[in-house]
Amino acid sequence: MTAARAKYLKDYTVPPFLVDEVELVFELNGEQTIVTSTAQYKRNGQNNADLVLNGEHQKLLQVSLDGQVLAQEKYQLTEETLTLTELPEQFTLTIKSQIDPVNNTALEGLYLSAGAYCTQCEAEGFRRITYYQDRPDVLAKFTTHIIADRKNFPYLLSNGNKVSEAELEDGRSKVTWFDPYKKPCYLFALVAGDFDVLRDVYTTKNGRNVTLELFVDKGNLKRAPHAMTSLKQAMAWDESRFNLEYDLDIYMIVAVDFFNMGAMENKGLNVFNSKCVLADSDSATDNDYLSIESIVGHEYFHNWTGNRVTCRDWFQLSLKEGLTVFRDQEFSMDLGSRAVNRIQQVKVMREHQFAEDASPMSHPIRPESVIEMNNFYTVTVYDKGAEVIRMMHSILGEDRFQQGMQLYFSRHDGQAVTCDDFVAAMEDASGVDLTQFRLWYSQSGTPVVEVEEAYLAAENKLKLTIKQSNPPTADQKIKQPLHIPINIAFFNTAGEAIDVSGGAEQVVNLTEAEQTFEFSTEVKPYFSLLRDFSAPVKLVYQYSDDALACLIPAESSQYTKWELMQNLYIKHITQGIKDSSYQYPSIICDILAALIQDASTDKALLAEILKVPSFASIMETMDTVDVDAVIQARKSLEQFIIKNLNDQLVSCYNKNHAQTYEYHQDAIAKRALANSCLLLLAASDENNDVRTIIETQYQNSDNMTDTLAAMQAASLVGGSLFKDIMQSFDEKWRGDALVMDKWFSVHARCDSEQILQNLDELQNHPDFNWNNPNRVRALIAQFAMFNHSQFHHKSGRGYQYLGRVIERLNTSNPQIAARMITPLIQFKKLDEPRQVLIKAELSRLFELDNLSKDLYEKISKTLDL
Ligand code: B3K
Ligand code: ZN
Repeated sequence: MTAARAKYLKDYTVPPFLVDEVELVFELNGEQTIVTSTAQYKRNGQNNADLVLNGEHQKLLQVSLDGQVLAQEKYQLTEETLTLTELPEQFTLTIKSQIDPVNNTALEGLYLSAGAYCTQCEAEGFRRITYYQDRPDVLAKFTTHIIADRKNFPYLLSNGNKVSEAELEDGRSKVTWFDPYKKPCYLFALVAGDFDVLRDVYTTKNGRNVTLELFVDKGNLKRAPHAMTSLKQAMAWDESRFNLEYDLDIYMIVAVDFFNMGAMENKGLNVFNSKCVLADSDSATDNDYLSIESIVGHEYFHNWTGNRVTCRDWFQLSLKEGLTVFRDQEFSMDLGSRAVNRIQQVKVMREHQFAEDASPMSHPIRPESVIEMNNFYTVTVYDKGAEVIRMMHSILGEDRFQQGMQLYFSRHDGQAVTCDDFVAAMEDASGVDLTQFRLWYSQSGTPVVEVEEAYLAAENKLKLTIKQSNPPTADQKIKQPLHIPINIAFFNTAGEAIDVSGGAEQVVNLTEAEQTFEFSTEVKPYFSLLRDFSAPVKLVYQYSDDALACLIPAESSQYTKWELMQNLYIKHITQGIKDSSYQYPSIICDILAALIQDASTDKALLAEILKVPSFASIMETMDTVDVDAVIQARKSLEQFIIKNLNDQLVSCYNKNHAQTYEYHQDAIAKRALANSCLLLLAASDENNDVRTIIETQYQNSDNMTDTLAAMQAASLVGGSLFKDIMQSFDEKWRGDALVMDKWFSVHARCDSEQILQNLDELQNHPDFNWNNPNRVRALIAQFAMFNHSQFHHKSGRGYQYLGRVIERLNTSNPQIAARMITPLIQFKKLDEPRQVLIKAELSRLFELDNLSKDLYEKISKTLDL
C-alpha cells in the first residue's frame, strides 16, 4: 500500500512554480507509449523551493533542463515524485517517459477502452501521464501532438482547436491541437480511435458558429441524436438563463464504454460513459433520456463553472460541482417537470446524502482533510453542495443571484479560486450578509428542525417555536446553529390559502438554536413546512391525518403535495413496523383515490405519489432499523393500497398506457403513471389478472420504458412469466452490453434465496466483464443497494459476497472498489448481529496486503483505526 497520508485544507500553500505553456507529444504505441512534455516554468514570487513534480505508474526515460540532458544524480525520483533542486528563476523542462495504457484497468490517466485510447485526469490522473505539478491552481496553455497508426486510429483528438494534421511516411498520422484557454492539467484530454461521428453546428447568440461533434462506437450513430439535441438545448439555455456563451470553435463529446463515472468536462473535449450518451427509444428508457439530458448539460455548464473559473485546490471541489449540479438541476427543471425533478433531488438527499452525513465518511461540502481525492466526489460535495447554492438562490432571488454570478465571472475568469470567493461575489452583488450562511460550507451533518405550534385564540395568534439541533458527526463534534430558510404556507380548514401576517406563503429564517415566530390569523390554520425542501434538513413535525387530508389537495406546490403524502405514508409505516398486524387507515386510500380521480392531477406527480417510500427513505427517518420489519411494513402498505384501489389502478393503467411511443413531456408522464400502477398491481399477493397485463405489455411494447417496467413487474410476480420474459430479453439484446445492464440489474434485485448462485452464474454471461464499471455496477451494486432482504441476510452471506467483490476490484480498479463499499460502511442503524458481521468483513479487507488508499481511507474511518 502506498503511504496513506491525509492532506489538510489548512496546509494550502501557493505553488512554488507556475507554468505558462506546456507542449505534450504522445507517441501512441500500446504498452510502450511514449509521452514527452516540455514546459516553461517560472518561480511564483520570491522563493528558493525545489520543484516537486507528481508522477506515478510510468518509466522515466529522460529529463532535460533548458535543452541539457540531466544526469540521474541531478534529480530525485520516488514512486510518486520527481524532485529538481537548485533551479533558476525561469527554465524549460523536458521530460520523456513511457506509460502502459493497455494494462491500465484503473481507468485513470491514459487507458484503452474497447480499442480506443482515452484519458481521465480529474482529480489526480494526469500524474499517470507525465511528471507535472498535478494540482488545479497551476494553469497553462496546452499544445498537444498525437502520433498514432492511421488505420486503427483515424481520429486523434485533444483540447482546443486543431492546428495541423499530417500523414507520416510510416503509416502513422500526426495531429496537433492548441487550447488557447489556460487550464489546470485535470482538464487535459486525449482520445484516439475509430468512430462514427454525428456532426452539427450551433450558432451562439452573438452569431458565432460552433462545430459540434459526437463520437460513438461504429454502428451506434442512431443512438446519438438525443445527446446532440441535449447539447444544443444546454448551449441555448446557458445563454438565456445565465448569459453565458461557448468560447471555442468546436465542442466534442466522445462516448466510451469503459469509464469510472458518468462523464468528464475536459475543455472542448468531453469524455462520456457511453451509458450517458447513447439512447434510442428501443434501447433506452425515459429516465435514461432525462439523465442523458442532465449529464450533457452538466458537463457543458462546467465550461464556465469549473473550466473558465476553476478550483484553487481539491477541497474547493463543491465550488464547481455544487454550482454545476445546481445549474443542471435548473436546466432539467426549466425543460421538464419542476416537481418531479425536485422529488428526485430530494430523494438523493434523503436516501444517500443524509446517510453519508450519518456515516464514518461524513464531511462538510468543503472537506477539511482528504487521503484519496477520488473518495470525495460524493453526494455531499455534489448534491448537498447544490442545495447550499439553491438556498443562496432562494435567499437572494433570481435577479440578485444572477448579478452575483456575473460579478463572480468578472472577478475570477481565468483563475483558480475558493468557495469563499464565490460567496463573497454573491454577498457583494446583493448586499445580503452571508456571514452565518457560510457555515454550511464548513459544518457537516444534517440539521434536525423541530416545530411546535400554539394557537392563541384570544390573541388571534399562531406561534411556531422552531428549534434546530446539529448532532455531532464522525468528523466533527462541535456544531453551531446554521442559517436555515424555512418555507411555510398557511391554509384554513377548507383548504383555502389564508393571509397570515407576512403572507399566505413565506420564508422564515431560522438562525438561532431556538426561535419563536408569530403570525396573526383569525382562524387556527393548517400549514405546510419546509415547502419545496427549502433547506437540506430533517423536519420533525407530525401532521395530523386531518391536516394532511386538507393540505395535500390544497397545496399549490406540486412537490410539496408529494412531500406531504410521504409524511402520511411514513407516519403509518412506522406504526406498521412496530406492529405487524397494524391496520392502515382508510385516509391513505381516500387521498390516493381522489388524486387518481381528479383529472387535473399532474400525471408525472401522481406516478411518484403512487410509489410507497423506499427502504432507504424509511431507514432515514429511524434511529435503528429492523430490516425484516421494514420490508414487511412496506409490503403490507402496498397490499392495503392494492386491495382498496385495485379497480382504480387498473383503469388508471388502461387510460394512460399508450400503444404507440411518443417522446414528449405528456407522453413521458403517462408512461410513468401507467407503469407505477402496473408495478403496484404486480406487488399484489392475490391479483392474477396482472400477469396478463404484464405479458401483453412486454409482448406489444415498442419502447424500452414499457419493456423494462414489464420486466420489473414480472420479477415481482415471479414464476414462468418472469423466466420467459428474461429469456426473451436475453435473446433479443445479448451482445449489446449497455442494454443488458438493465437485465443484469433486474436479476440482481430478485428476492431469491438462490441469489448468490445466480450472481455467480450471471458473471459467466458473455456480456459480463469485471473490468467494465457499468457491468459491475449493474450487477453487484444493484444487489448491494436494492436487494435489501438478501443483501442483509442474517447469515452475513450478502456482506461477505460484496467483500469478495471489493477485494477483487481493490487491485484492478480501486476507485470502483471504494465506491462499492458504501453499503458496508453505512451500518450504524442496523441491529448488533449484522453490525458484527459487517465489521468482520471490513476487518478482513483491511488486512489485505495491497489495500489501496481509496479503501484504506474508508475502512480505517469505519473501524475507527
Ligand atoms: N468532474 C467529473 C468527475 C470526476 C471524478 C473523478 N473521480 C465529472 C463531473 O462532475 O462533471
Ligand atoms: Zn461536475
